[in-house]
Parts: sequence; C-alpha cells; structure tokens
Amino acid sequence: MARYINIAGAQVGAIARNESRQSVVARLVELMRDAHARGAEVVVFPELTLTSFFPRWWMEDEAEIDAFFETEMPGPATLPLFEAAEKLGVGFYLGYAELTYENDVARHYNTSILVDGKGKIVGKYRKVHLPGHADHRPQMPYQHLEKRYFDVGDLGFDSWDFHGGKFGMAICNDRRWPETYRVMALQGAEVVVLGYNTPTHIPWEPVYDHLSGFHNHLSMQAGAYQNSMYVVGVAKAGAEEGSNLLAGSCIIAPSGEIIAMAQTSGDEAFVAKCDLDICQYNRKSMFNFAEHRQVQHYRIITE
Ligand code: CDV
Repeated sequence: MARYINIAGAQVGAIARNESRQSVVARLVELMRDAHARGAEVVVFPELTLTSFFPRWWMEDEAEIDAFFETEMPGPATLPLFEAAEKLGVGFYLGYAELTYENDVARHYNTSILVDGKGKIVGKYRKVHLPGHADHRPQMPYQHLEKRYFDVGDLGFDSWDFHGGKFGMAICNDRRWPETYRVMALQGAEVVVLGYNTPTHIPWEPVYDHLSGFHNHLSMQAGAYQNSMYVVGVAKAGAEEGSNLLAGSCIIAPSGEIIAMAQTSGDEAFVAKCDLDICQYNRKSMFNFAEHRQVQHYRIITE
C-alpha cells in the first residue's frame, strides 16, 4: 500500500522590522488553516519566520540583537501556532532564531524544529552552513551578518519519523551543498524540509544576481533527484526593508520535477500529494546506495 502524505509549503511575505511576533504568528496560523482546508497534514514555514531578516543590520547592542531571538519554544507569542497545530492535527516545520545557554555561555543558533500534530516538538536542527560575513560593511545597501550573529549548528543533519515518513531538516544556504542531502538520505530521509531568506541582489557577489531563481531550484532539484527524496523549499519572500527576497517556494519530487510552487511573493500556501514509496523504489534501483556507491573514492570530501 502506497504511503501518501499531503505536504504544504507556507510561504511568508515580507515582515517589517516593527511587526510584532503576535502579528506574524497570526499570519502563520491563517496559513496553517488555509493549508489544512486544502488537505495538508504537514506545513512548512520559512527560515527565521518570526521576524524581519535581522542579519541585514549591523547591531552592537546585545539587548537589541537578542530581541530577535527566542529563549523558549513555544513562548507566549508562538503558543497560538502550537495550539492551532494540535487543534487541526497538523504537523509543521518552523525556522527561528534560538538563544540558549550552555554552561552559562550564551549560544545563538539559526534553528528549525519539527512539531507534530499534537503540538509536540519532535526534532531540532541548527543551521550548519552560515553564509555572509562577520565584519561591518556599511558601504553595502544591506549586509548579511549570519557569521556575526549565529554559532555554527552543533547538532548535525538528522532524520526523524514524522507523520508516517522519514523527515530531515536544513536551512537556506544548506540547500546549495550536496552533502546536506546525501547525509540525510543515508539516514533514510524521504522528505527534506527547509526554509530560506535569499536576497535577489547579493551585494558582495552580484555576478549571479540574475540567476538567483535558477540556482535556488537547481540546487534543490539536484538534491531531490540524486538522493531519491522530496524537497520542500519555502521562502520568506517579497520586498522587505529595502531587500527583495526571492520567492519561488516549491515542492520537488524524487524525479527532480517541481510538482507544486507558490505563484506570488506574499503569504501563500500550496499543497502537493507526495508518494513516499517512490523514494524507496528509487533506492532499490538507480540510487541503491549500498550497491553502487564507491566510498573509497570519496575520502577527499572529509579528509
Ligand atoms: N539566509 C541565507 O542563507 N541566504 C543565502 C544568501 C545570502 C546567499 C542563501 O544561500 O540563499
């Protein structure tokens, strides 16, 4: 019997710097309801979903920086999303900025979680590939200071039993690296869910600006096909505080084909019916890892 799951991407439009968490969460709940009404069992939100994309701003005041981070999940502002998930029986992926203390030392992570249809957190991932720079570049129209504000994720890439399938998580820049998908496929992941914030103009590397949409889909479609998995990539999109964020949120089948895609650059849910057994079928044939991989020739990747 085939294992089908209806998955929704819930693209989020621009968030102003002064928009409250409560207002953003109300938008997310509305997206979740809309996705559920169209049959979704799992809803995927973007990276750093709860605020404007703050790494574009140089800040020195600790309190100002930490105001963009969550110290508890759910907290008072995010609880309505967990309650909506439980009420609807819908699972979700959510990206957010996490502030935690390890041996009294503050750690800042670009984090995502998987929350099941009972509103329980079942998986956590902390972004591994942090793009941008740590130094102040005031000459640029906006900056990309992920290397300043975040620690490199310490949890690695994992895979979780989730709503009848095996799910893995990644965040934004991770999607451009082939290893991301492979290490999760080797752990059995059938669906990789990820959120992104991608300015269509990269001030420090503008040579590829005209290809931002192409590179977005190219990376995720290659990851899906070469690893026999579904990939769900969801944007925070639109004109946000002087930066145009790429839309193009989509769901990609293990064939590498895009089977559902957002049509706007605003708040929008879209759904695809995913047959998880296709992943298993492919892994017994063309992409039978155990039978065909020749790891003795790959050592340079990790050495
Ligand atoms: N949030 C990101 O990781 N954004 C990067 C941009 C800066 C290139 C991305 O890979 O889309």
